[in-house]
Amino acid sequence: MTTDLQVKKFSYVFKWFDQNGDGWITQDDIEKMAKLFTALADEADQKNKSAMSQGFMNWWNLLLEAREDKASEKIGKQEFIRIMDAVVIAPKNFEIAVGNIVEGLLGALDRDGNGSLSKEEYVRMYDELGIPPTTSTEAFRRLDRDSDGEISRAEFHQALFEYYLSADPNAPGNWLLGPMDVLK
Ligand SMILES: [Ca+2]
Ligand SMILES: [Ca+2]
Ligand SMILES: [Ca+2]
Repeated sequence: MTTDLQVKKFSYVFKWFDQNGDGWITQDDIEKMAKLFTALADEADQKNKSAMSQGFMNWWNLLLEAREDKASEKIGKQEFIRIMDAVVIAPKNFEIAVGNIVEGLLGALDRDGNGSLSKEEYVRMYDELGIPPTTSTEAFRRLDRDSDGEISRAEFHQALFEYYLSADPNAPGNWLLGPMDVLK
């Protein structure tokens, strides 16, 4: 059962994915998203780039397979929310779609390769992905649960899972893409 908060979060993701703003998600939008993400990686960093591209393609295929109108290759907002809830957040699907993107993203952002994200490394994500940077300090503070000044791999994963799966309005992971009150 999807809660209002999850609907709000999925709506936000829908709006983000709909790169050309026409109210539908198509393969074109997904490819643009994949480009945005892979641009975060070093030129030579094929491993993380392909993890992210693969994640977006898997996500798109899950949407296509679960869509109602098989005659059209586009997904509207209500259907996106339905499929997110019914299909994408199921553990094995979540892993091949969102999980791949998260692994690749973490690897791409972790420039010094120490396995965790410094504030500097983390903030680059905001700049490059078009997330309003005004809240990045607050988000970093919340996601760094043990306050050691770095977002560890586990903390990053936990944030992602909470973002997509948690119905708790106070879950730190909700801050991943900025404060909830800016999500329209
Ligand atoms: Ca679109
Ligand atoms: Ca690092
Ligand atoms: Ca930490």
